[in-house]
Amino acid sequence: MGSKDDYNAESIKVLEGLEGVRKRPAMYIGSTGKEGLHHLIYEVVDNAVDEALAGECDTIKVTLNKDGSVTVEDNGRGIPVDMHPVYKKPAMEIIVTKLHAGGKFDNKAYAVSGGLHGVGISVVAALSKKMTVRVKKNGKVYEQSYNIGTPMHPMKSSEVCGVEERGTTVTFYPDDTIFSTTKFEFSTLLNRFREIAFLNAGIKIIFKDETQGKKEEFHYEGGLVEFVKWVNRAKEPLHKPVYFKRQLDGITMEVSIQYNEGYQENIFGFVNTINTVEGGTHVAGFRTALTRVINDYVKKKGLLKSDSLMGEDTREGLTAIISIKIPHPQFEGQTKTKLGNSEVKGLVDSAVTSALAEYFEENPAIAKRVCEKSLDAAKARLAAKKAKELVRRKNAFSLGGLPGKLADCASKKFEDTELYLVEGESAGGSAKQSRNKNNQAILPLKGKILNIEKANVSKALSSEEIANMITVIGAGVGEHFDIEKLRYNKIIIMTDADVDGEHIKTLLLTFFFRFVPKLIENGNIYVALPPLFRIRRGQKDQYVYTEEELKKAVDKAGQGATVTRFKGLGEMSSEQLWETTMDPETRKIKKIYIEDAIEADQTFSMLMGDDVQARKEFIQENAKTASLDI
Ligand code: 1YM
Repeated sequence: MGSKDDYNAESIKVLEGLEGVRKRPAMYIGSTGKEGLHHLIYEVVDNAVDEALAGECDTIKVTLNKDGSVTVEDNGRGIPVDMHPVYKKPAMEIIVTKLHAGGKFDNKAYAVSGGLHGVGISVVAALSKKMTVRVKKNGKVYEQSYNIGTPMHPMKSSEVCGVEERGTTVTFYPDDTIFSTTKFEFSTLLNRFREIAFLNAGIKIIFKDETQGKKEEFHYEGGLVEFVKWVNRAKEPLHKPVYFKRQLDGITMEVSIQYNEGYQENIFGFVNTINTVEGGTHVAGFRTALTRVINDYVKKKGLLKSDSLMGEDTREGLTAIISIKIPHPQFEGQTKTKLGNSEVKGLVDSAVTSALAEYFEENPAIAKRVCEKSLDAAKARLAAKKAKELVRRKNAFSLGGLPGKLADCASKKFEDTELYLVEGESAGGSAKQSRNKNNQAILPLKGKILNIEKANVSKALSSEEIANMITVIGAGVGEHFDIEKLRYNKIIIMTDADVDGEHIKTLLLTFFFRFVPKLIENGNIYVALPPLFRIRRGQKDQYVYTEEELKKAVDKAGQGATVTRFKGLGEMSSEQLWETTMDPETRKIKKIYIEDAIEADQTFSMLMGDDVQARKEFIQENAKTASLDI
């Protein structure tokens, strides 16, 4: 293999060292499938990232070449090339051909970037048909190529370059006798490089795929702050990201958090830039600290008197990145992506506790918003628990059957099914007559479900009407919600356009928002928009939805029109109800988005709150406008 005799002799020794890698590649790179293949690139890139973290380089280029090889290039100091005093070989050769090159060259105290297995470039060389390492430094280009880890020739330095030029370029051809596939996936690499760029602020990564003519560049001066913003890019953030960095006992901890209007918890942990999908002690420490700081704050500010917020309450709508750099990580778990170092939990806990408490003191407006979000979550949790108990109790008594007043539909085709929640027994009766029995179900709700002005949320939930509704919808509430069990595709709220109707609509939307927000996010909730007036000209009927529309319509037609005002749904004949509110061809329905529900929730809170004057004004205002469009 070597081009010279003495290299042949050396090659045998080298092969002995790297033979283990070729015999049991999975031990070193995880697998010989797609993941392992991609791992080769990450190992080389990690070396370049370490050089960047040492403050010696700022740009890393990765290229998928047309001939199936991969090139990784950095503008750092260049892998050392000086003679090793004992081996009498250039450092480059020792680094590439010896597993965990030790001694003089193993002084990478700051090398904490990635590498799930952290095995280094020699493993990549051993698993490549060919690898070439080129180093530019001191105005010279040093180069050596290797075949499955053994040098093909002594390191040469025949070329020259500008003295200011420096860096390392590694090109390798994965060995197709080892890997089940040698095809790299652009998107997998792209995501990983984006992540690396987020986690190492300031590094520029230029990624090119020459086989497809694609190029992407990642460079984030803001690091984790930009990472959090990126994760929340399609969400509505509640505040600007919180960020802090602390160093304790040789461990660097960086955290950025930002809450959004949603309910999902998104905590991403990284250890030495590895995504610890299974969590571990760093994430545990963060959670403990978050729960403590928020609890302390709400208690101190008198926002919560008894009870405590639970951890889950403080994580609703939370996006957080916890990135730690640690010299000797211990990875555990099924996929070795769980941090095991027990000392880390306490360190992260105390760092986050002090940094976040300080941040809250300095940014009371943000602290308030975050605490309100957690308090809302706690309220919802308690009410959902009540509702669940109620449904359980109810099921125990009613043998789990559907309520008798439900007029169910026949269709088994989920997409077509609709449930009308109808205000009032009489409108419910008309709706039952008008509906298309095949796909439209009707559940009448008592005219006034409850006196909203006096009841609170959990009381609202203990109403039999609401319990019936939960049973009929079928998907449960709160943490027991299961969308797979949903019985209807569209759930349509149909109430009168008066104050009571508005109240019931507000209550129902608040219910959906707090206990089954997924139904809203999933686009299952609608409100029906029944017309307010009928204008009859001879045999022809026109339905209008607002007073303004009526005015316009009557001005244009002029004389000879009879106008009927519908006071409530119950006043319509079943034909009219079908035509105006239930026939998919002619009806008007409005899909409810989370913003609509939030508005309802706020209105509801206001109606329930202590501000009697505000409530009075709202009701008076609504009494006037209830006849207008909603
Ligand atoms: C495209 C891959 O490997 N770059 C790279 C590697 C090293 C250095 C610079 C480097 C490190 C140090 C001193 C040091 C490596 N050095 C070693 C060893 N890019 C790529 N760039 N001088 C240069 O850490 O002290 C191994 S890799 F062993 F010398 F430390």
